[in-house]
Amino acid sequence: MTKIDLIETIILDIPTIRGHVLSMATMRTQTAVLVRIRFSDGSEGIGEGTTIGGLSYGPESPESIRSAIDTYVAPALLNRDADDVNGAIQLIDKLVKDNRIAKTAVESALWDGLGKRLGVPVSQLFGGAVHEKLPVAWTLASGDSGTDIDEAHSMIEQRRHNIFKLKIGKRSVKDDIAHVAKIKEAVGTAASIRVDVNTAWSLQDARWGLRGLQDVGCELVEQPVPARYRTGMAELSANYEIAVMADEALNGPEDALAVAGTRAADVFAVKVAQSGGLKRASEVVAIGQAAGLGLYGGTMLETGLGTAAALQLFATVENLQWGTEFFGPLLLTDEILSEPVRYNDFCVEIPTGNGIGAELDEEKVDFYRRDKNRTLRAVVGK
Ligand code: MUC
Ligand code: MG
Repeated sequence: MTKIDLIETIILDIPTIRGHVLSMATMRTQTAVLVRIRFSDGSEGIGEGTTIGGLSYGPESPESIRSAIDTYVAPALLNRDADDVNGAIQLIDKLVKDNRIAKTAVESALWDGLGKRLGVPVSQLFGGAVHEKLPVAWTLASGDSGTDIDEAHSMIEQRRHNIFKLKIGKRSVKDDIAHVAKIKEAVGTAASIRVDVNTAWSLQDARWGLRGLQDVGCELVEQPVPARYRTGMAELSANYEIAVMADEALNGPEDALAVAGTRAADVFAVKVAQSGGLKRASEVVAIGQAAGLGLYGGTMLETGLGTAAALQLFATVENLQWGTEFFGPLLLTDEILSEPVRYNDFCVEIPTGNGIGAELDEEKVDFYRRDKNRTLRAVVGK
């Protein structure tokens, strides 16, 4: 029996290519928690658990992710059968409540190790890939309409992205609608325009907002109101033509069932990290499919590692009506994989190697490690 010998966690701070202005924080650095598992046969597995903007997006921070793994998850898994990924998931679910991003990092490393030992990509462990590439959105979030328009034109010209998600919710509803209208007018029919409010609106703001957004040609609005406003989300989904997507409201299969049951969204943004790992994310997908909802592959702006892991799962999902946003590595100033995830023709390619299909560039990992004190700590501001 191959056993789990060692679980190591590393925090990396990597600068972003520009400020990423969200309703709750501006990111200038992304912080990733990497997990490396050593197995008794000499094989290794790697995984990532990443959040956005420190503690401004959700209840886990990079530091809490690392501490949950080091203190509670790793000791429980040591010496267990490395191939028993389901057993590990069940044990950790019993011992650790919530902490979904921490669970994701460890579970991904277990799937990676298993795939590598079996000589297959992780997609094979989920029944096999049905896609070689997937459509990939880009987020326009410079904080300035003119800069966003230039960025959009350049992305379309390079054939890198023709789906744009605009981050709004920081300014007044009126100013946000004007911003969206300018961008839609500038790209015309060459691109799909969607917005993410990251829970910033009241229900009344959202009523004005959705009407305005659909009038200017925006196709979808992501999480306009707080996650707990399920009845409000249901009202918005029922009363406006624009698609309403649940993001922060979807923390694993139980939330998925509740959102689907109350018709509190038209589309699920399925995030591996928010779901609690690849397996739980596959359950969220199944619930969305069974409810007849649209699906979208969401990101926590992971590096290439977490992005490759998510791609392994979404490669197995037959119908992703709204595409994906797996552009995380492109928002960072540097690449930590020895073979970067590839983007072309408005799509992201599914990595083909064994396991997650990603190998770390050890020099880069060494350079960006927080404990080497070579880079800035995560910077989050207004
Ligand atoms: C979110 O809320 O969806 C995903 C893309 C992006 O720019 O931010 C994230 C977070
Ligand atoms: Mg979102």
